Amino acid sequence: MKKAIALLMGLTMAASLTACGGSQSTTATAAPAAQTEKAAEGDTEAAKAEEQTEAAKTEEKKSGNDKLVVGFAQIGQESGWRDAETNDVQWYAARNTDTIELTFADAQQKQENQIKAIRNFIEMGVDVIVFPPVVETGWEAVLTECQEADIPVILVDRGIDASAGDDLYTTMIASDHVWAGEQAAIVMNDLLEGNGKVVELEGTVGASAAVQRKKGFDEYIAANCPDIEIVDSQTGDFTRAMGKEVMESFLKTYSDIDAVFCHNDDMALGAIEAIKEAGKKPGQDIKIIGVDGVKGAFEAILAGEMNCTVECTPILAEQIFDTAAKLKNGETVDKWIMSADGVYTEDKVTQEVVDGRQY
Ligand code: GYE
Repeated sequence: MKKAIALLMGLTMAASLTACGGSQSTTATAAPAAQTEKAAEGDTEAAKAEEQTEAAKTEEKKSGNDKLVVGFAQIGQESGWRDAETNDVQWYAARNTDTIELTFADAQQKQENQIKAIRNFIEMGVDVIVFPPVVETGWEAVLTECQEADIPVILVDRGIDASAGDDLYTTMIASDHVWAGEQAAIVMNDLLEGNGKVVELEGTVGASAAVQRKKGFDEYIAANCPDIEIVDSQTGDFTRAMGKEVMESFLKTYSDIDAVFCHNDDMALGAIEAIKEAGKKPGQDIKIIGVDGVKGAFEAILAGEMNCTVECTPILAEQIFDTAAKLKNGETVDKWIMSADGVYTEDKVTQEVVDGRQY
């Protein structure tokens, strides 16, 4: 039911995106250039007039709406985690239509589509723009346009390359991915009793969630586990299908894999299938650690086929809309609103825990 409503909303919102994008574009013309003998003065006046026209344009473009108007440019649907985040955002907005107007776009895993959606939101004059950057780099131009339009930007669940400067966005609501990688390494060390060969399934190339989880994991292992070797590390693009495919190729190349660290649970679930098809026991012959904490991973842990998941909550809607409301009111918020996540090893996962999971 919830899914059906979310889907319906997605469609309605996609339709409203097209409609609004077209209908709200402004037609105000630039001030004419001054051509008097007092050229210099004229120029100043023209510049002033242009400034005023620009200000009027921005005002005109602003939602002019008592509701909180939010544009959300989602990455796509690569994982169960991503679907959970989308459902939460759409569900929350649907329950609060008296105060919130959400325009949702699905970029189908493409940065160029996210950029297009953001430009549409600017054109519509939304109050706040929210998006998880699919990769860390390449946002300077569009984020500068948001700044020029005076629209606050909330990054969610992933960050952008620090060298781009953190004044390009207003705040980030996300987990600490370096921490997640370190926690996975600590559990890995326990599971292998300090000795073994590990392969790593990385997330989307260039995504902060992948870069930072790898950093946290690899650096902890290098510094603290001299007898654990990471024999290979390749991207599975955060999807179950690629997780399975890459694990299959690892299993063909290396006969002595003791464990796999997966940057998300979907890839871990794919790896479980590959390990079973290779005639080995997942969770026993080959230890498996994932990140996210999706229900499928909890079920696999309960079934003894996976050993740990490091949580990364996708239930961010309430924080997103509360923060957006504050920004609309001109309040300042922390630069990084960090999620509180847990580490779930086998001893912590019971049927009750699985049943109580929200996603
Ligand atoms: O871990 C993964 C997803 O950016 C935190 O993206 C997010 C990650 C999440 O697709 O499953």
